[in-house]
Amino acid sequence: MSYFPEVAERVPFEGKASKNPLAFRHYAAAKVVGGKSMAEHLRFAVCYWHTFKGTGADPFGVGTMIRPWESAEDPMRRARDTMDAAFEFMGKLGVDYWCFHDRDIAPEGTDFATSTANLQTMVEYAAEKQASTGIQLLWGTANLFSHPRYQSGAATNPDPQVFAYAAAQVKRALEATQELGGLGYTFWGGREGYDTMLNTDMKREREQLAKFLFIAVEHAKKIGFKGQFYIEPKPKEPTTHQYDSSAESCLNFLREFHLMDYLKLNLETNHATLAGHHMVHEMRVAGDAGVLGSVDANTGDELIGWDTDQFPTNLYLTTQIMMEILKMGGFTTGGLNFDAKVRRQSHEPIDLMYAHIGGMDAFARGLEIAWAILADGRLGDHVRERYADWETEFGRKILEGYKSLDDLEDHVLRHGEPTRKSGRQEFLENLINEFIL
Ligand code: XUL
Ligand code: CO
Repeated sequence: MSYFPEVAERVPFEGKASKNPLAFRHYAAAKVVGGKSMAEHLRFAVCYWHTFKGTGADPFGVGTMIRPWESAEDPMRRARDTMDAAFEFMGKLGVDYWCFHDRDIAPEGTDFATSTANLQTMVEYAAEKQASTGIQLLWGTANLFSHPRYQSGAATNPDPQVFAYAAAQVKRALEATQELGGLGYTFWGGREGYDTMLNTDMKREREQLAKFLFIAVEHAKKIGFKGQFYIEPKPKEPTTHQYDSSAESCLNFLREFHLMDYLKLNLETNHATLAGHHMVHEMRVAGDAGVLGSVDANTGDELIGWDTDQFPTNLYLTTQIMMEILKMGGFTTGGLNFDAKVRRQSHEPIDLMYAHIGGMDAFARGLEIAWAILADGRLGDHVRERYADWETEFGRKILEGYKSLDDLEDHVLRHGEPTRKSGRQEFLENLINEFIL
């Protein structure tokens, strides 16, 4: 049975002139850009939750999606059919990686032991699928936010029984990730935050969260899991105040609790914009601290103030993201995970294909543009030139701590008013467009 019969074997690369909506115009996996293939640079992953389990429900209406793989009565039959659809889709699309939550791939049972058995069955099935397709697991995670038991948080719950349940779930999800050779494991805070301070002991909750991460790190050491741990910043949704609200707040948290050696950041574009930042800001914050690990590739709607998780199609955005990735020397364990969902009105399975093809093409083109801008060198030269005076003896002495307020006042009295220099924003915007247009 085929769930995506419109694509016979593989979405082909047909080049820029193609009018075929089921072909790539820019993404050619083996095409070399700056010494590495596009596939090696971009490391695309498909996310299981939105792509195969997303229903299209929103706060005003029920699901709209037509998903033939969800039609069986028995939940485990549905889980197997869904995995068949997933690997057919990913194989035809030609991505190298996937990502999942425990409860995406296997249904929650009547008790914890049954849920674990369901997960184990599906992990074994996924292992077969990975072996036959060569598709690898970029990262796994546990869903610690959907079930009512997590209504007041998982690690940050006021009840230690819930903390224990979440920890048990992480243990199993981590072991599943290890069994599938996962390159990483992500912690997204889900409901780790609060809605009102009236009922919240924030200090205690943050300490609980740090302890939770430590326990997971300890378990990884115990079982020999060598993958990279990530924490994924998001400022709101579902709770009003999330403890991992932005890259900077995550860094503060990791530093405060001495977790910097164990976790990197998995940054998501729509989370950045909800935090009031551009994605490039979040990437630079993480990159400068040496913890830029992976990217959830999506985008938000500029006019809707919630996490719409749309597919990225904007070349300006993909160019900026790829410039940051190239500047850090490329991904190591991470990749570009399409944590994105098709719109509620795009309810047919084929819409998933169009969405991913568009996202992959936008990133492939963004990669080429980013590489050309960096190779050209004018942008980098401009920034270096702007700060060049800090490399003079005077600038260096300030930074090295040899100048007091007395010295600096003396300097101003001798040299007078500084000469202003233009920031040249418009000039630089035109420079970027020279490569995009
Ligand atoms: C939620 C989100 C999650 C995480 C994994 O906004 O991005 O899908 O990526 O739990
Ligand atoms: Co995400």
